[in-house]
Amino acid sequence: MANIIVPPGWNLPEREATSPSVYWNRRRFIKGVGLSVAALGLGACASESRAGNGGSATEPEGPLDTIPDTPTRDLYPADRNETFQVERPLTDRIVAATYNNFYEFTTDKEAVWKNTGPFEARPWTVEVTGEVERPGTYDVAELEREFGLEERIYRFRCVEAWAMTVPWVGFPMHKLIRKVEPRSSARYVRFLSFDRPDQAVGQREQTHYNWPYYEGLRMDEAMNELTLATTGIFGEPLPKQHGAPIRLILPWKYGFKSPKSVDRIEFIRERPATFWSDFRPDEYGFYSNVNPEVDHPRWSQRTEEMIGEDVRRETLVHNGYGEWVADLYDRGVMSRIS
Ligand SMILES: Nc1nc2c(c(=O)[nH]1)N[C@H]1C(S)=C(S)[C@@H](COP(=O)(O)O)O[C@H]1N2
Ligand SMILES: [Mo]
Repeated sequence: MANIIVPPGWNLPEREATSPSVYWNRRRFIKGVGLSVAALGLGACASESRAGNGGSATEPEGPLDTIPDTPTRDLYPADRNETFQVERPLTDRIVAATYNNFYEFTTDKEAVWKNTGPFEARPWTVEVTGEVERPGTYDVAELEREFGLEERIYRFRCVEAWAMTVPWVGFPMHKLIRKVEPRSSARYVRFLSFDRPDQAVGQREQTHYNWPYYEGLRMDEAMNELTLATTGIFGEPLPKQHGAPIRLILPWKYGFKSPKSVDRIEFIRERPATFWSDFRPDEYGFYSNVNPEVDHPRWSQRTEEMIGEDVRRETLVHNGYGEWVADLYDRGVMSRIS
């Protein structure tokens, strides 16, 4: 065993005592030393495997080490659907992968990816229940293969007034909905994210939230051409922090209407409650369409800040997607954040 001189204290598990970014930088440094020793053949240090599999007890070293292995790897990159273009520069990939809202892991946006190591994001199944002819358990890799994948560049807007422009990969949600044959009684669709406190530290420790994360759409919103069952970003399968292996993207709504890592879809008769509208009914409602005219109590919605760029832009009604979705809504819906 080669001698590695580690300064005192650097090899202690001091996660509690140190700020997360300092902790992770040290951790990365120590692992780097271990790997170079192994590469030189000097030591018996087993090189730790990276977190690029379904799940791993080890922490990811970088924000793209969190892409899980999948037998559908050959489907990426997918052909771009040129219908969906955005006249704005793409957001930097690493910026997008290191600035995430995914409260199951932490509320610290820049630390989400670092906490995803134990999360087993593939293989993965989605359970479909409720008012459908073909309820059942559907394997995400099989759905990707069956429907095929396409790339779409969309605007994305969070209610906290930050925004990005990214190429998502996936299939239109209406393909899955048609496959499971909803009955006419199915008027709403409810989506649930995973419930795995053992794999997600934020879910384990933030018990004041009503886990698992749950969202809902009206049937016509779920069936809209824009609604993308999303399995990838930037030409690769989704990294865990973006909601691997499957999440929704509805580019005309605030980001919280796009649940991540969905493992249950319910077709129901009545409008469902949602995670955020239950938590703060005064701040969040059901529809949550992007609208510059209606401010959130804590964030003006007039403008948006593009992450990774030093630019603010005017907010667009329906986030610029009015031609696709405006006829879904009457004025009452658009007059509240709900
Ligand atoms: N399960 C789950 N889905 C979620 C969230 C979350 O905390 N948990 N955050 C939402 C919010 S507020 C936003 S803005 C987007 C962020 O997606 P991104 O990190 O891929 O940019 O995910 C949404 N989906
Ligand atoms: Mo958000």
